Amino acid sequence: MTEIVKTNQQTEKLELTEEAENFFNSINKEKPIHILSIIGVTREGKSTLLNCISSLYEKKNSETKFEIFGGIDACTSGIWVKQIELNDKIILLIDSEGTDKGNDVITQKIITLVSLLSSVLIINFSKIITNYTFKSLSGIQSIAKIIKNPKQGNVPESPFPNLIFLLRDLLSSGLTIDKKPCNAEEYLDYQLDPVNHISDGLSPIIMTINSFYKKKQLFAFKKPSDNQIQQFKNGNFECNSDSEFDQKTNELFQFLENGFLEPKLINGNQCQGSDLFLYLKFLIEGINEEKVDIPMISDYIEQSKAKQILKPFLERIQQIVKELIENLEKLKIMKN
Ligand SMILES: Nc1nc2c(ncn2[C@@H]2O[C@H](COP(=O)(O)OP(=O)(O)O)[C@@H](O)[C@H]2O)c(=O)[nH]1
Ligand SMILES: [Mg+2]
Repeated sequence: MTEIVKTNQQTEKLELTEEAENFFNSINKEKPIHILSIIGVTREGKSTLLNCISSLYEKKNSETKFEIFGGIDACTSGIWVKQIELNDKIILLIDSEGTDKGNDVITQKIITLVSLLSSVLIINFSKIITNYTFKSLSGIQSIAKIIKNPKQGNVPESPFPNLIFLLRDLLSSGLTIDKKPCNAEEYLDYQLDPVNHISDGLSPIIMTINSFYKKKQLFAFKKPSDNQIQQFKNGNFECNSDSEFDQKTNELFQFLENGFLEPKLINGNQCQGSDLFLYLKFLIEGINEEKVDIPMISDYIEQSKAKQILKPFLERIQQIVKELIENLEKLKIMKN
């Protein structure tokens, strides 16, 4: 387990740790890297889920040493990563501090960073999708503030991840729309339709989510039994019982393995650990500055070893921001 980013509550900045460079540079250069991250409120089972997923990967590769995210009762702070090396690929699991932990500025920065770093982002929340669930993703809108003067460019593969909404402790009444029962797909479609969010004012955030994130999926988990929660506390994350929680965890794992968890691409290219490190450094600098404008980012890119990789990537972000602004215009027209 390696801490790659720390949060500084005083300066409200993200800081790269000393371990980060070594960690990324020592990743096997021959294998594609897949990055799975989780965000959400503290103490809603984020670290537990990563430990369960990790334990399922470990079953595929008995040589991997099992380290535990979060420890016992420890609250995660900053951003932590665990590497799992399989025969044909590297999986990086990323755990992040609770979105209710630091102040809003730090939370938004973490969510923006983790989003841009991942191939799949899990947003973890309890019971039902609330306004807070979406508001916590609005950190993505800070990208729109970072990148000024969006202009058209070549459009390589999007740097944004696929998104999983993970609903924990599903109520016995299950998923409903207007009090009528529905399945996961209908529920998510309804929630991601901006028209259904005009009254709560969340439409712009929903549109941002729709245009930034790629594929989206919802999983609803039942609450684990008290016995199973005790097992988690004892550090046992094996999901091999026939409990509904374990069945769902296995289903999620299979879904990731069947192609939802893709290799991380930068500018449509598979990257090595050293590219990822430069990319991370670039993202942290940009996100910390908030007001960074294009000339400054361009200067950084000119100096960077990863110049060729980062330049088209920046153009892609500009393109996405342009699409976002167009969507917002459409929404204004719709409202009138
Ligand atoms: N109700 C409930 N508790 C859970 C679940 N998964 C884990 N827990 C327990 O909730 C507590 C917090 O879990 P943890 O994974 O550390 O949460 P995190 O702060 O979001 O990373 C621990 O005592 C877990 O055993 C779940 O799905 N439902
Ligand atoms: Mg945790």
